[in-house]
Amino acid sequence: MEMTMRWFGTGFDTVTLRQIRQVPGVTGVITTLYDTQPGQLWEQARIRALKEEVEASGLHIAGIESVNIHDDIKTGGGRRDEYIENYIQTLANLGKEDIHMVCYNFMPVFDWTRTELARVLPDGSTALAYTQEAVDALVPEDMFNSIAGDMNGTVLPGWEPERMAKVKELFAMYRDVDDEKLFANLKYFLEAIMPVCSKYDINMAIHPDDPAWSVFGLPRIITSEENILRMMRMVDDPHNGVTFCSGSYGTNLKNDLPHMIRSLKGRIHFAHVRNLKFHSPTNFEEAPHPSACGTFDMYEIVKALYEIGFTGPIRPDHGRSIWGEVAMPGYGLYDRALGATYIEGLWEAIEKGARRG
Ligand code: DNO
Repeated sequence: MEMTMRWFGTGFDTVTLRQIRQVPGVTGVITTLYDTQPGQLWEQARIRALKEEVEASGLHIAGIESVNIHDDIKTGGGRRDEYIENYIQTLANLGKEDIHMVCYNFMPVFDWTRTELARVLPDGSTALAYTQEAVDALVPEDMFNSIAGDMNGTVLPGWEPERMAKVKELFAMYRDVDDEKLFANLKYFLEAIMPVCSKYDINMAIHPDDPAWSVFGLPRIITSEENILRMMRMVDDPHNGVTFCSGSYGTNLKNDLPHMIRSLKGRIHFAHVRNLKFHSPTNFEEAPHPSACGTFDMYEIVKALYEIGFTGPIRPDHGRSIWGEVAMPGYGLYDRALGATYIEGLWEAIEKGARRG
């Protein structure tokens, strides 16, 4: 594995490349052109400029999170072929710049969904949290405003105000889209992009739906072992792979995370490793990374990744806000840095333990 951290780009992130470079063991960043819109073509010159900026800091781009998918592709709308064409060209441009991993999601309307961005924990830190009760009490149009006050002046990934202003329109686009149709549209998209992925050796890594169940009655398909294996078989190409995100699949306590990792051997191209703490099956917060702080056995999760021979980028996922840091919720420096070194410690112990038999 390679330890990485997510970085949103100069002007968007409160954390600098220089700071990331000083986190022990981190050699790469996972980044994006944060000001592009879904469906837009990424120009090679802009990708190169981003790459040069990252490399000047002594790091490298280990992958992109995300190249977002236009809703016409997800719904099978009238302009989908045009947007797929742009996506193909974007992948080619990334490939030409020697970037070989792309994380994306196929979630309708809302990307990851939290109902609190600053739940106060007993130690005084704050964390992102979710309760189904809070979602059930809202209409979708109010979802964005219910959390906007806690974004610390940043734009959360998937919660761009331009998109959120169109929530009603977006819901209308999905009126006739159920799980089966979403699967079919995903297949159509993947089949169209596999040739360019093979040509440039680009590993596509779909991010799970978070939470791993339907919100506001929208279809959600990347939620369980059964569904993700269906997706792998549906387009059976090693470039059609997954982002294994423990915090997202883990929202559904029925998901056996180490078992899922083992069943996805060879198809995990990227790993997000984080812990959750549950108060009930539908009320959880994003806990500090160590096992002792949450519900998951992080040792078993990292061990499963080690045992399947995972070699891709791994990143600590959302962190709490600690030590007075004001940052994009979930994406401050300090708690993620603690997460990175913790995961590195687990990995080293597992690796050396295995070698010494
Ligand atoms: C949240 C992230 C997601 C993820 C996208 C991938 O912090 O994990 O927004 O990046 O779903 O496209």
